[in-house]
Amino acid sequence: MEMTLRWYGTKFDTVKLWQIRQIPGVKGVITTLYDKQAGDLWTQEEIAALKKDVEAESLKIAGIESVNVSDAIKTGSAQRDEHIQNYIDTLENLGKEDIHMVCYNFMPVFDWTRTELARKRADGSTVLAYTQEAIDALDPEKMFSSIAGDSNGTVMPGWEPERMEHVKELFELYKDIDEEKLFENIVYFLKAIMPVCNKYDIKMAIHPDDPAWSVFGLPRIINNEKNILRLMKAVDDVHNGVTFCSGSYGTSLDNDLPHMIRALEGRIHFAHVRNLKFISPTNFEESAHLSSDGTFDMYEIMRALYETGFEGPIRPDHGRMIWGEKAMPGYGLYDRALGAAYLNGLWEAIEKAHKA
Ligand SMILES: [Mn+2]
Repeated sequence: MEMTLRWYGTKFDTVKLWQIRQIPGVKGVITTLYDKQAGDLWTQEEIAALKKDVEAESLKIAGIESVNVSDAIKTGSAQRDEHIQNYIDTLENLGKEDIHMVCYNFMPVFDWTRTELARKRADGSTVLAYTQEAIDALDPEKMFSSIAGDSNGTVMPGWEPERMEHVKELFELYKDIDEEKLFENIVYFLKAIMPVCNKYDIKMAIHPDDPAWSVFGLPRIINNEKNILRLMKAVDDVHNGVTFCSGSYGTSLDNDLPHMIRALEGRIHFAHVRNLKFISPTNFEESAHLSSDGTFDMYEIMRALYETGFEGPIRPDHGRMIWGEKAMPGYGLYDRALGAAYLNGLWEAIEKAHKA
C-alpha cells in the first residue's frame, strides 16, 4: 500500500503540502481540480499545473478523488453522452499525465450525508455525526443550509453551493430513477469508459454510498457486498474497481468489512480507512482511527487488505477536529496525521508478523 492524504488544492485547502510531506510515510496526495463541475472537461494543461504544484513539494499525485459523475450520467438524461465524452477525454488527459487511479461515486443528489459537522465528544474534540432521527425530521431542501453553516467557511465535497441551489430540480430529475435504473446507468457509463481506462491503465474506484441506505427516498446501489460484487461482475474488467471506504460501508452494521475486502480481492484500487463509534445502529459518530475509540477492528481491516495483496493508495479518512484547528470538517491536518501514523504502524506489524 501507499500511504497518502487527501488534498483539495492550493486555493481550497487549509492544509499545506509541506505539512503533508512531514507526516511520516506519506509520499503522495489524492487530489482533484476542486472547482470543476461534474460533466466538465479537464484539460491536460490544468492537470499538468496541478501535478507541478504537488511535485514542487516533493510529493506525487497518487490518484484523483474525484472526477465527479454528472447527474445527467446518473439519470441517463439527454446530456449524458456529451458528459460521458468529456469524462473519456478527461481520463485520456489524466492518462497522458501518468495518473492511474480515479475515485468517483454514483450517489444521487447528495454526496455523503451527515446531520452534524461538529458533534462534541467527551475529550472536547469535534466530529461529524449522523442520526436517522435528524434526517427523518429534515426537509431535504433545507439539508444544504443546515450543513453549510457548520463548515468553517469551506466548501464541502459534494455540497457545492452551485449544485445545492438547484436541489429541488435535482430531486425532480431523480423521481423516476429506481435502483435498477441507476444500476443500468452506471453499467452504461462504465462500458463507455473502459476502452480509455484500458489504453492508459486507469483504475476506476467507485466510492460507496454514505450512509449505506436510502436517504430522502433516493436510490442507493453501492452499499453492501452483494451489490458491489454485482457491479464488478456486470463490467468484469480490472479497471472497474472499488474504493474500499470502511467508514461508508461500515455505516451499516450488517456489512462485515474484512469479509468484503476479501471478497473484492484484486478489485480494490484505493482504500479509505477510518473508524466509527455507534451509539445505536442509526446513530453514529466518526471517532479517532484507533480500534478502541470506535466500533471497528482496524487491525482486521488492515490485515484483510494486506492478505489480499492490496497495493494501491490508502488514506486515513475524516479526522476529528483537535488542538484548536480550523479546517474543513473531517479534513484537518492533525487527526488525519495521527490516523496515517496509526495505520502505518498496523501495517508494519502485520507485514513483519507475516514475514516472521
Ligand atoms: Mn470515504
